[in-house]
Amino acid sequence: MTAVSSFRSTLSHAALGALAGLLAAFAALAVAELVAGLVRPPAGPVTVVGGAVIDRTPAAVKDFAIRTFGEDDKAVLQLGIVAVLALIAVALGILALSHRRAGAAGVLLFGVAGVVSALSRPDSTGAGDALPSVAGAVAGALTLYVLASKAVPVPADAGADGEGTAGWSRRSFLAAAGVTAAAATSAGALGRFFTGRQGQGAVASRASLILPAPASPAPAVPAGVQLKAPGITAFTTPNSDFYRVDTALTVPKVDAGSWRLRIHGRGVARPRTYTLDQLLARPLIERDITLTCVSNEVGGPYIGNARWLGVPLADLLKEAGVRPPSEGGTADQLVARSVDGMTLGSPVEDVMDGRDAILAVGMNGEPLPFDHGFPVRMLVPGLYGYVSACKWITDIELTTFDAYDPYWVKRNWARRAPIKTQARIDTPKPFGRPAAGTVTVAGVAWAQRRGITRVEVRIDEGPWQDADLAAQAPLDTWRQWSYRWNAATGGHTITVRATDGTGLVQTEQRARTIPDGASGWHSVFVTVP
Ligand SMILES: Nc1nc2c(c(=O)[nH]1)N[C@H]1C(S)=C(S)[C@@H](COP(=O)(O)O)O[C@H]1N2
Ligand SMILES: [Mo]
Repeated sequence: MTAVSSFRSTLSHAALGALAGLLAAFAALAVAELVAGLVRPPAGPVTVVGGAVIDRTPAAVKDFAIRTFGEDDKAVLQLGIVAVLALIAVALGILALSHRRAGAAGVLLFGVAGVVSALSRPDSTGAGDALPSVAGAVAGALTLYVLASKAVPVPADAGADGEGTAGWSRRSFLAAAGVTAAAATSAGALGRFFTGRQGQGAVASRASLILPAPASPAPAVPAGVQLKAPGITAFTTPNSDFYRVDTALTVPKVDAGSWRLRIHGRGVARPRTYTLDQLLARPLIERDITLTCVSNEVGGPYIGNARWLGVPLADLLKEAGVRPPSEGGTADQLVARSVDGMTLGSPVEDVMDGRDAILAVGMNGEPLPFDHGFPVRMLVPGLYGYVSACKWITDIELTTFDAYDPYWVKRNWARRAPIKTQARIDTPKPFGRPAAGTVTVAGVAWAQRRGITRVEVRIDEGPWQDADLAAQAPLDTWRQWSYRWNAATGGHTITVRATDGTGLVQTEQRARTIPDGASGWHSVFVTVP
């Protein structure tokens, strides 16, 4: 036997080990998904490990992920987890060729990681959440043990006889591998099927939900809120285009029939639990409100405006006996909790000061989409989403800012976060090449609760010039603006700034999104050819 052929046989043997490892990992994940599908889909291993990673990611990294991958951030994370898993599976598979027990034990260790992640998630419902990871790990360990025992190396002194034995053993390995792959594929598919079926009740409950007419319809939006400039944002963001920011790797599918909302805590004289029908039987209000994410960079996309339908939250709180701090109430923080364990804290004073804080059931004329919080979410005009806009809400607890830090505050974001005045250029696009002559520069500006009274545009280092403002819809919505620019050939920087209803000019001071929202002027560089 030459050195080269011995090297080759070692290599092909290692390839069998790698294949065994990958198949074991595949079997582990498939069995875990099957068990999760039967027990509780959100307890699937990739979901719980991904969720645990999200929970532990430093705010700066999370902000980077949102900025870089946008709404694909979760897909990137899941892909990353699977890629890391595959690498480790290959290593364990090769290890198992010489140390079968150690390889199998390595797979079991991954089960432990899955169990720890599952139980640490804020929405963990108890020991049952460990089941998918345990079952997957056992299946994976057994698979690796059996496959490794069949991956017999080609004997170094293989004569005619030896070749025969090696060929036979390789066939037996490949047969076992094929059976494993087929079984795992079926288990995975079955798991997906059960997961899908569990969501069907929720889907049906949404499909059959008929939204009542509002007792208080949205004030008419003036005809002039929508400018005609090409490339400008729509005044009302369609649900399908509305940005989505949350920590949910699987979107909660809540059945409206079994959904409950509990209101309790400090200063709640009459704690209550509501069904959806009870909420829908109350007088509903309909309002146009622009929602903004604190992770929105200057000029960024994480803002949207919709027509929301819902129950005035302050009325429910008053009925429960809650008083705002300014009237002697003992609770200054309202903590909203979602079915997936997210917590968001809002100032009780803001929720009860007369603004249209609502428990929304409708978005642009239809029941809330699952992505946006079906069946009920909270909204408080003027506050960033992470301190107000709890999706899939199920619990409202009155407490104090001293006593409790919600999810994002534990991760170094500010306790209180009113939306900062901002203006954004939507057209022309960055590095665009508009033709010389009249160019329409246009965009949106927002200062929810305060309104926008002025927008100014500056070309290069020139003087600030007033932009034309679209009609002002309610104060809680963004406002469009446009400016006719006589563009000369060359490279130009267009900068915009807004003034809000209190007379304050938007600050030039650049701030990062952490801890309480980005600030600074948006500018766009274009080349006029
Ligand atoms: N349950 C839950 N609610 C949540 C969040 C979340 O992660 N989980 N994210 C909040 C944040 S940071 C924002 S900006 C808004 C975004 O709402 P949208 O996805 O409907 O645009 O939801 C808020 N409500
Ligand atoms: Mo957000």
